[in-house]
Amino acid sequence: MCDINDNGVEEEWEDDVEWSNKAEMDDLIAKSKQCKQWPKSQTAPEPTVPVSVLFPNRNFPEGQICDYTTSRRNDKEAQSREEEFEKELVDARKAAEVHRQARQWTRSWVKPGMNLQYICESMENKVRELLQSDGLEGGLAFPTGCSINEIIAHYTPNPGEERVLQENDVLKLDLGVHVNGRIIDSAFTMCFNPVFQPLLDAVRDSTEAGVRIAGVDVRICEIGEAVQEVMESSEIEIGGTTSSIKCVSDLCGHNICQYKIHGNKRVPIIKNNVKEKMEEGEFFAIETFGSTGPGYCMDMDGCSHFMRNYEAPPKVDPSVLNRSDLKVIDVIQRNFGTLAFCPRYVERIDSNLKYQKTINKLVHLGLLNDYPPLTDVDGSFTSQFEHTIAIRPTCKEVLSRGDDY
Ligand code: HZT
Ligand code: MN
Ligand code: MN
Repeated sequence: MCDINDNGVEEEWEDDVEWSNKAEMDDLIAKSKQCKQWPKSQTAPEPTVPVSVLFPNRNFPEGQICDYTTSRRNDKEAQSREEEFEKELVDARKAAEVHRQARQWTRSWVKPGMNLQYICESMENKVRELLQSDGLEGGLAFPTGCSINEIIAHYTPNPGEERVLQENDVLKLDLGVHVNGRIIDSAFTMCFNPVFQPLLDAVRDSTEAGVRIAGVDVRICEIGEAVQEVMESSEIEIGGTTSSIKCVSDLCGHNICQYKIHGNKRVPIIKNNVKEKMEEGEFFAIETFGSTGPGYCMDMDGCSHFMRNYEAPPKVDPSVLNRSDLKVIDVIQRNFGTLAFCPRYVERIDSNLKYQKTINKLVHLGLLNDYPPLTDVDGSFTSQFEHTIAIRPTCKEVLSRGDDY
C-alpha cells in the first residue's frame, strides 16, 4: 500500500507488521529506500533546489505566528474566514521561503571588495533559480535595494556603475520576492566593522517593536510611537564621537496589495496621529530606518527605481509617443505590469533597447513614478530592517521571519 507523507512523497507500508521481527524491519527499511521519490533537502552551503521541489505539496513553512492581544485563535467565525485567505498566504509563504534562502546565502559571502552590482545580481539570480520563474507569475517584486552609509533607501546600481563595497560601509539589502503578485518586502543591514553594530541593533529592535504591536484593529499611530521610543533610546560611538540614533522621520512602512508594493496605508515611524486601523486580510511591510545624522531624506541624482503610476494615471495624447516609446512601454507592461523595476532589469530582457529617453518622458507625463535614491547628510550612517506581515483573521503571521532576523 501507499501513503503520502508531509512532503508529498509516496511511501510504501504494509499492514500488520511484526515490529519485533528484525529481518522484516530491515526489509521494510530497504524497501522504503527504493521509493521513487525521497524527501528532497536543500543543498549547502549554496541553495540550488527549487522550493517547489522541496515542498511538492505546496506546504511552504508558515511564518512566525503571533496571537493578537485579544486572542482570536479559538474564535469559530474568525477560523472560518481563514480559508478565503489561504491561497494568498500559500503564495506569500512560497515567496518568503525563497526570500529567506536567497538572503541567508547572500549574507554568507558578501564581503568588502565586492562590486555592488555583482552582489545584487547574484542574489536576484538566486531568487529566479529557487523560484524557477522570472516574471509576472513570480520573481523579483522591485529593484534590489543596496543603499550604503548615508544613502537610506532606493539605491541600486544602474548598468555600468562600478561601486565597490568598503570595509567601513553599512549596507542595506532590501529584497522583494513575489509569487502571483503576493509580495514579500523585507530588508536587513550588514556591517563589517563592529563599531556599527549598535546602530544595526537599535534599528532591528525598533522594527521588532513595530512588528510586535501590529495586529488586527491596531491603530497605525501606535506603531510609530513604539518604534521611535526604542530607536531613540540608544546611541552609538564612532571614532570617539557619540551620536544619537534618530528615526528617519519621512520614511514609513506601508500596506501591500497584489502586484502593488504600496497600498493606501502608510505606517509612520515617529509619533503621529494616523487613526486608521490595520484590518483583517491586509499585508503590511513594517520597516524602520535609523540614522546617526539628522534623520531627514533628500533626493539624490541617478534614479534607478521606477514604477507605473497606479494611483491616477493621467490621460495622455497618444501623439506624444513615438514608435520607440511604444516599444519600451510594451516591454515594461509585459514584464513588470505595476511592479517596480530598474534599468538593470530592463537591460537583461533586451540589452539593445534604448529605454532612457522614454522612461524620462513617461515620468514627465506622470505615467511612471520615479523613486530617486534617498540620502541623509554626508558622513552619516543609516540602517534598515523590514518584515512583511499578514493580518490574518485569527492571528498575525510574520511571513518573512527567519533565524537571521
Ligand atoms: C516604492 C518603489 C520601489 C515603496 C517603501 C519601500 C523599499 O518608500 C508608501 C509608503 C520599492 C518600494 C517602494 F521600487 N516604498 N519598501 N522597501 N521601499 S516607499 C513608500 O516608496 S510608498 C512607503
Ligand atoms: Mn523594502
Ligand atoms: Mn517596504
